[in-house]
Amino acid sequence: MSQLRKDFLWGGAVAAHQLEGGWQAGGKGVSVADVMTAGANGVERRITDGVKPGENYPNHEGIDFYHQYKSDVDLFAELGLNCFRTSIAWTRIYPNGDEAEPNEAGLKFYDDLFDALLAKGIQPVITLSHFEMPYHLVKEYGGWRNRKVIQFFVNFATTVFERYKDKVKYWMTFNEINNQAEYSGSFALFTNSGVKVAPGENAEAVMYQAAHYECVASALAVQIGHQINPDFQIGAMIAMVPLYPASPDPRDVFKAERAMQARYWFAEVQATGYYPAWLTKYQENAGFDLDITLEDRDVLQSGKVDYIGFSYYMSNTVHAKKNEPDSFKYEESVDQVRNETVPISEWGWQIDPMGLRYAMNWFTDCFRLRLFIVENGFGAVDKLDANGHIHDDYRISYLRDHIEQMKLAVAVDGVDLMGYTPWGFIDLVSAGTGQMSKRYGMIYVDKDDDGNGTLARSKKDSFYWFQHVIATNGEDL
Ligand code: BGP
Repeated sequence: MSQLRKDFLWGGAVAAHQLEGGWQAGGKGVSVADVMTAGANGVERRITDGVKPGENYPNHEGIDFYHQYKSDVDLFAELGLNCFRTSIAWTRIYPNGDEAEPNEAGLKFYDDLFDALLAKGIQPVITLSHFEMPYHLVKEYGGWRNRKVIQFFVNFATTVFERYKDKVKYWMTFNEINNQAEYSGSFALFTNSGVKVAPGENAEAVMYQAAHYECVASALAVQIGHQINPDFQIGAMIAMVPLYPASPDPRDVFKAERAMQARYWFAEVQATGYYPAWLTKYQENAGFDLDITLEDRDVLQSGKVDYIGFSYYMSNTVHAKKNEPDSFKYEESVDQVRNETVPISEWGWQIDPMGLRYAMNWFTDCFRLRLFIVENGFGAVDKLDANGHIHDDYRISYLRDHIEQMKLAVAVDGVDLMGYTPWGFIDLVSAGTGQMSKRYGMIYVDKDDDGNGTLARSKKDSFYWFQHVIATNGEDL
């Protein structure tokens, strides 16, 4: 049975800050990713106040894609990709974020990259903001908590839409915009929104404000993008982690429902232009003083996304507390429980291929939009054999199981799916750990957590496997 569209987009996904390096090349400014240290065994990444001497900042070099992109694109072509998902580093185009004029050297870099891709029949798929806003906007404006940042983002989006309107058709606004629903730690709020929460401040209210401005900025970008080129397809990008009830206890079932709402209202706003009723009520009951104007609501209505892009790595399971308050408010760190029916990765991520089918159905039922799986993959420590090869059968089996479920969602459930771009198909810096050793790649990059290595690229077993999958349009796994 032929299951996937003939023009299915088979690609690989990366983000500028995780592979480009060249953090000061061509006049690039400092981004939030540039001020985050590498984690070490058991020690989390730290956010530093600007770039400090003596710290290890893994994103500064990445895998040096900035200088090596031409030979990398040759490898991507050999793999058989017909699309390549990356982001445009905002700080290459507007180094501080608030300049009046863009930086020509930065624009030229992406012209050259896109030309190299297109020459090989590979379409760029571009995320406008992937955890890399200019650090200057954090220092001077407080990141996305400030309404002024909307205009800076719109300037950036307009500049790149105009410049690449004949080279790029598929866009996404904010990577995993909903990650900040987990606002209690500093990481998600900082990487997504450049927001630092002051002691005594209500992090939840700050998150809702920042996220609202991002949704408005996203809607404005969609509107402007469609004016610049009506053929543009501009999507949301949602981190999808389905949340299952731990038991048939109605309280657990309602908790799971509430948890899904708390994580995925972002998709609703971007896809329908409306805030869900529960959220407006919740914000009102909580007494949050949010700047959400009638004009903003009109903007949200006139800039709905064309498709839902999403990442999928795992599912999670939640249960209700003993004395659950009436709100059944979801608190990720307390409400999650281990789902014993599925295995976990070395990093504790639950491996659940069927959750991908569940997620595809859920999105389709809610929004009736086309879907694009723009991240999926297996982070693992790879070991070289005596000949320097990597036999990553564990990665192949993860990807195979997920693609099988993806095909069922299309062929059996009728989901409209545009494409599939596995994450980090070339090894790169992990966003969560800042380390190289958590690898997702089909292409190995010789570099360790301390920055040692030749940066040489080589093919893992998964490279040849995925090459065949693409060549058969997913028929032969
Ligand atoms: C997503 C991000 C990516 C990527 C991936 C894997 O959340 O969009 O940037 O890094 O997860 O996460 P990690 O690198 O932490 O394993």
